[in-house]
Amino acid sequence: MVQAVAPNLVAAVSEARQWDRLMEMAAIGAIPGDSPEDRGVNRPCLSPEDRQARRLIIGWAEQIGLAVSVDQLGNLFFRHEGTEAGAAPVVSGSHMDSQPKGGRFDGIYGVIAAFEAVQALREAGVATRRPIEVVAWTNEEGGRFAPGCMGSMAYAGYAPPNTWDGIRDNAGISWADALAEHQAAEADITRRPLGVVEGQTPHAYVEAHIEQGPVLEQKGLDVGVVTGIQGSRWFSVEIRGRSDHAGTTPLSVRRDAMQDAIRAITALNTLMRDPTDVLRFTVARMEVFPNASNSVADLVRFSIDFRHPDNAVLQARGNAIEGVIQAALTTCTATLSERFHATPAQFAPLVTDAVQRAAEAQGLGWLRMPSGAFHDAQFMVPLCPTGMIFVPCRNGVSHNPAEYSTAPQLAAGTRVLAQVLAELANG
Ligand code: HGY
Ligand code: MN
Ligand code: MN
Ligand code: MN
Repeated sequence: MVQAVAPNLVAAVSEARQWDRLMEMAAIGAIPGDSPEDRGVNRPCLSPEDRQARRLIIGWAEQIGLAVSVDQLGNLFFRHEGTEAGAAPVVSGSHMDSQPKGGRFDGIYGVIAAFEAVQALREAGVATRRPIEVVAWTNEEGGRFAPGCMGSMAYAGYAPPNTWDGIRDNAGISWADALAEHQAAEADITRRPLGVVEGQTPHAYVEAHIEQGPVLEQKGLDVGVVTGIQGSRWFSVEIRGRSDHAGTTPLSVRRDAMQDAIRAITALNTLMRDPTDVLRFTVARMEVFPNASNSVADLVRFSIDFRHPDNAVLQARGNAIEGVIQAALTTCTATLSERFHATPAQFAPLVTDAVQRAAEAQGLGWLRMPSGAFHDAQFMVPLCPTGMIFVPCRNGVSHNPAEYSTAPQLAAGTRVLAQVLAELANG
């Protein structure tokens, strides 16, 4: 059925409208890049910039008659009704929050693409048996409040909604307070229960996203048929020593938290290096106290982002981290807490095959490939058949203002998404 309508559906996807919307969004929380054309965004979750961006897409949704609702975690939904009352919905979307020095496409492309695909369906007059819900998940990045994917984890029942209430951002604001302020600012938006609504577990979930890696561009291909996502574990480590005078305290009596943190991170390099010489962890967040040049550090807090496609390795190596850190210490003590744990996810043939068929039907070059980045889709896998569509990004760069995909590349992904949504919503 979809093959018959696909040509006018595909033609109804507007490359220009999508690009203009992405650029209008990119102006919200805009930050400069290293060169004039590389402009990024800083749009932390639950920030005024986040709310401004949400109001913009809510306005677009109201213009085309989509029903707008929000749940207690701030997940934002735009619903297109199907012809069959009570049919389980197809859900598609991504996230609107960004990294502190993020790009103009990570996350927001998947929300705008799903929106554009639904608008194209309506303009092409393609009826769908099932409703389609466009979703913007809360706090996928975990930049302001760690961990990421809070909205999709709570929606999918992976974690209770109050799990993160006590988490604080760098300004000391708690997640609970920031969420309450956000909910007050959006009190005019229709509320919906968290998670599955009226017993209707989604029929399928599809997320379009930039690849955030170099493979599609290097191979000159248009579409990634994403097969799954590697596992991720986040840890927070605290190394505690004693603050002392930098000029008078002999090394023999120091308990220097910075020196032991360096030893611990160096030791992790050994544990976290694959035989293929792939280094599987990143330390990118560090706080030093008292943070004075002439006082020996008495506390160093740092993050560990560890990822691996093999769950056995993800568990074994992740569980070995604490022992490696403890063994590396000389004069300090260390405590480690796990903040995020996402096991490797495999996507469903119902979705991956539909993505491949749509790419082939539209004459696009495609590649089946895993995702190195985590996504909200990871937490939808246990709930319903799930899959993703990747589009190329320049030099594979992401989480950087230089992140870039062209309007035609983004539109090609959206045309595939539109065809996949039409097929799933009539399946
Ligand atoms: O960190 C990630 O993998 C995602 O891009 N937030
Ligand atoms: Mn993302
Ligand atoms: Mn990201
Ligand atoms: Mn993501």
